[in-house]
Amino acid sequence: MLILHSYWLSLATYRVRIALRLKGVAFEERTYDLSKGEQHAPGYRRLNPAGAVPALEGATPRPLTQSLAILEWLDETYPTPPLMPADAAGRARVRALFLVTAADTHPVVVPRVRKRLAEQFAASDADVKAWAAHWFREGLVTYEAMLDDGATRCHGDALTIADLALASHLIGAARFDVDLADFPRVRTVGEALLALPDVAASHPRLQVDAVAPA
Ligand SMILES: N[C@@H](CCC(=O)N[C@@H](CS)C(=O)NCC(=O)O)C(=O)O
Repeated sequence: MLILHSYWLSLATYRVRIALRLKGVAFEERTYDLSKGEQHAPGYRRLNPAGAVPALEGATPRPLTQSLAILEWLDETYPTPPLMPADAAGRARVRALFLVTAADTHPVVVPRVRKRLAEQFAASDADVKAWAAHWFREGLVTYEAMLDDGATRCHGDALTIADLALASHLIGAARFDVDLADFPRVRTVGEALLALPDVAASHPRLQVDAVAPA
């Protein structure tokens, strides 16, 4: 049985959780409360030295880490349904769309960065929230320019890892109260994605370790 090391609010884990469900791969989750620093426990650091979720354990000699690497491994190992286009140009575009979130925006809003802003620069909760909202908005501006008018998927007609990234980005944007009014293409794709059963069931608030808002 595969073990997905996770945290309910983790957007990177959400991307992988959706793919596991879409591909019908059985897995169980082991959760870590990132707000309590459980990702730094020595036992977990041995699985992922970066002290971050997700990690996927149980199928490869070493645990898999990094959502992009895990998703590409999953797609190669369980090809149905494919989450990458058949053509090289399509794959390049899908990776570029994925990385708008996974390389350019999400890395600067993860808990360790928000914690550092508070500790090193005395950023208030409001400052940190505005910081996160800024980067989610920047990502939305990029997606809006990259998506096609009227499209219900990021690339072509089939679901790809780019859609998993956009779905995760939208959850983060909502969490930090980013207004989507200026992003009609993103909204159209996002509504179509969040209506898919495997995407809906993977939503952070439905996970076993989810905490109700205070
Ligand atoms: N680039 C990594 C991001 C991993 C990551 O930073 N995950 C966050 C949760 S979404 C985390 O575990 N953060 C721990 C921390 O910031 O202390 C991926 O795509 O998997």
